[in-house]
Amino acid sequence: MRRSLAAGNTPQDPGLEESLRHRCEALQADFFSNRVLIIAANRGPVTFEITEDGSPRFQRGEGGLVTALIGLCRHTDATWIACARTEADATWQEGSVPLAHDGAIRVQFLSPDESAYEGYYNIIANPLLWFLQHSMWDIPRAPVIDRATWEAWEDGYVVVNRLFAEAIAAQVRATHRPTLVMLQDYHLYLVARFLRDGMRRRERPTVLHFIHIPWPGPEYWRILPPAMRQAILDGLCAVDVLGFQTREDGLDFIRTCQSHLPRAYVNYKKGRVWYRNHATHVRDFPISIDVEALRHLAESQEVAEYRSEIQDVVGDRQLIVRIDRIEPSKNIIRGFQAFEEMLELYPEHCEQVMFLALLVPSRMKVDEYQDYLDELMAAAGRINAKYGTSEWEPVRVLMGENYPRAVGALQLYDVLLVNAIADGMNLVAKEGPIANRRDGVLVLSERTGAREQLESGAIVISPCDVYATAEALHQALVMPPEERQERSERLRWLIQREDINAWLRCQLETIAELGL
Ligand code: GDG
Repeated sequence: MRRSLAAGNTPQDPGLEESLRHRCEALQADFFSNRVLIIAANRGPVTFEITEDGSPRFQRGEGGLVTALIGLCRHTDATWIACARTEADATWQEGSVPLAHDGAIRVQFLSPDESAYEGYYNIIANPLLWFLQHSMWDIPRAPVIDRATWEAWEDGYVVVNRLFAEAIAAQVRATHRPTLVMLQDYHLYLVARFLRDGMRRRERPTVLHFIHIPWPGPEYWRILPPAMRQAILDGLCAVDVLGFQTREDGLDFIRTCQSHLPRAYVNYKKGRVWYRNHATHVRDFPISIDVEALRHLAESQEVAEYRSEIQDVVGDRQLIVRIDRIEPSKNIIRGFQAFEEMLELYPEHCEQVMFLALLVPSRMKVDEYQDYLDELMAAAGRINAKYGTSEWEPVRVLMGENYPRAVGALQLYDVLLVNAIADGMNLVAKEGPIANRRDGVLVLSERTGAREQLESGAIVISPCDVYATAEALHQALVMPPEERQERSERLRWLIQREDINAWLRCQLETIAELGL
């Protein structure tokens, strides 16, 4: 498995990012000099809409992942295959999309029929697999795997995964050049098997699959019926390089194969699973952020305006910030409870601190998410009713999609709370220290992937322990300035040296080293 970089000291090296970026560029150019790239993900890098004059217009997806992956298009012919999200996507279907500095990318949208998509996305991927992999099922009651779930599996998840495999195979056959296929995430667990079984040996591409969310141990996978569990493991064991966010996730995958795939041979030391005459190399590639792009945005006028609006609301109080999708795994309610507990334990913070929660609506069609939103609003309201005064609103919830506002808030925090009950990585924990201007303190759940890299600069908490989280919030708020500075320098250094470019570089280097 990938060697983890040692944490500890914090040398300042202004040329570090520059030299890492050049190294990455050179590697990409060399790697793709004789290869073609296919990316497959549930979401595409762009979304189309029809303008008033009837012509299609596209908007590029936000976030470091899209930026990093489409950055690869500068070096080779690249196609991104995804499910259509809008009618305009479906109408547009396939073609080349120009991208400012990155040349162009071919985008192909698949349009499974509505019920297949519903089963694949809204029943199997979210919630069944998402809840399972974030240890969120309330086992005595849920999940209930009934006929509808089985139909969603057979006629939805399997069908859509097969559709992806067929589209990829058609692209591979059309090129005649060695191809790297990069599959993303838990929506596409079966694709590699369909690809391997559907193509002759000499046609087959190299397949790398990166899983963005946690991989729990074998005991938890018993929640799934053996046929589903085995199909997933069988699919992933058709991949050449299987990437996880952390070393622990990779080890748990190997343990899961050992427990649930009777004919698999596993090698923990080499990070390898042999199954059906094929080796799957298991590695950890911790994802990160585009440090340069974030710094650039943080300098913008738009962010400055949001920052000053937030500053006006906070005044000279201290500020605790959290930024999350409205998502039960992010543990937002316990975060509020911890804040309440802190006010109870240390009343000197009353009127002196404000908790700002920036929450992005997510999966609102799933009942659990709607209920979660109601509960968290009730929790915030209760704290405000109990402690608030005419001068002081202890908790402020701002809802909606607004990334520049989120960056403005990150610049101002004294404490950033990331207390997820399970999280593949958590990019907010990496964005915070880069954007922040106050040497703010990171309070970080031990169950985020980010913990493996950032624990030496953060205050690490156990996410269900509301009492310890309250103590951590207090400790962060009263931390002496020298310690705040030392910790935030360390965090910045840890994040800078392994940014999104390093994430990509490690994947390409692994493939090159394995001679795939
Ligand atoms: C999954 C895994 C893994 C915030 N407000 C807005 C907005 N954001 C940005 C954040 C951050 C991103 O969205 C959220 O990333 P996370 O990593 O925190 O969480 P997930 O969405 O759950 O992502 C996770 C990640 O994949 C990558 O592998 O780290 O573990 O669960 O960058 O700053 N973005 C937009 N509008 C906002 O208002 N567009």
